[in-house]
Amino acid sequence: MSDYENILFSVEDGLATITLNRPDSLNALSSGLKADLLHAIRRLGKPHSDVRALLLTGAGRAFCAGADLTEGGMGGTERDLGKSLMDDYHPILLELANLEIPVLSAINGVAAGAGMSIAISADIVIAAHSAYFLQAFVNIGLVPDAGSTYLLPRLVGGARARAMMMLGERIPSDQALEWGLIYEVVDDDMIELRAKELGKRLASGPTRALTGIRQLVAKSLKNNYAEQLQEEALMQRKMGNSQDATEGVMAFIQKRDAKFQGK
Ligand code: T3D
Repeated sequence: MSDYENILFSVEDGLATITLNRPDSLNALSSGLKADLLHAIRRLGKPHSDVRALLLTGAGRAFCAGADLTEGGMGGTERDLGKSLMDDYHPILLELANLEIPVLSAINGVAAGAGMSIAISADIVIAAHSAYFLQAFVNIGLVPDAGSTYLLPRLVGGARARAMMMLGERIPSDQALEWGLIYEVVDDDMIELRAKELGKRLASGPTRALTGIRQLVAKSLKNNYAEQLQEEALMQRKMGNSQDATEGVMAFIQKRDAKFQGK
């Protein structure tokens, strides 16, 4: 199921997969790709009973090489990159952050610039052994954007974030794992399989609780301890009334696997 020029979009067993699909340019974020991505993510933001998790990945040897540097706006002196970020990138990133389903990214190759920002904005990030992460911005005289200055220091700490951003060096997936930037590294020939396996597991999970987790973790970044305890209690009150929580407890008592419906 794909009706886009620059991405592949499919849904299987409750798992939506978006594959960035401009392999000749390492899936660089052209206007067309950004428009397709936003459209597809917005589709998932609508009430959509059969989609309960999203997997983001890339076609070919890259996840995404960041902004398309060959597009007119990037090269000229009249460019307004701030406007381009606000108009084109922020809607994608905010729609992604606000999705009420878990998001997994499978980093099959290089994730550079805004491509890295998108990669690490997922709830769970796995990467192929040969993949690497690159804060490419400084190499072309720019500052990191698309959320990297927010996410990266929180994931790996200020020392590593600043060095990645200022040196613009490739960070191999093994090092990214050691730093806590990502969750898992898998052999290159296993990344697709592992991504589907994890994605389908998320898609058959208690969707409301998974969304609750992503919302609580996002809030924990700004709350103090007492505020966060309060948020947990309010969220747990909602979960306590969910069908999936009832099913989860019943399944435990009956010594069987739970069948979560995402409700
Ligand atoms: O308004 C806004 O959009 C502002 C937002 C900015 C956000 C950003 O993301 S800024 C950062 C932009 N990205 C970069 O600076 C990364 C540029 N790419 C690279 O540094 C290298 O390509 C890589 C390190 C990612 C990979 O290197 P390598 O040696 O494996 O591949 P390559 O030979 O450089 O690239 C292969 C092809 O992809 C090549 O095309 P060709 O020669 O085969 O026709 C190359 O030009 C193309 N390509 C790679 N990155 C981009 C790209 N084409 C357009 N835009 C790219 N970002």
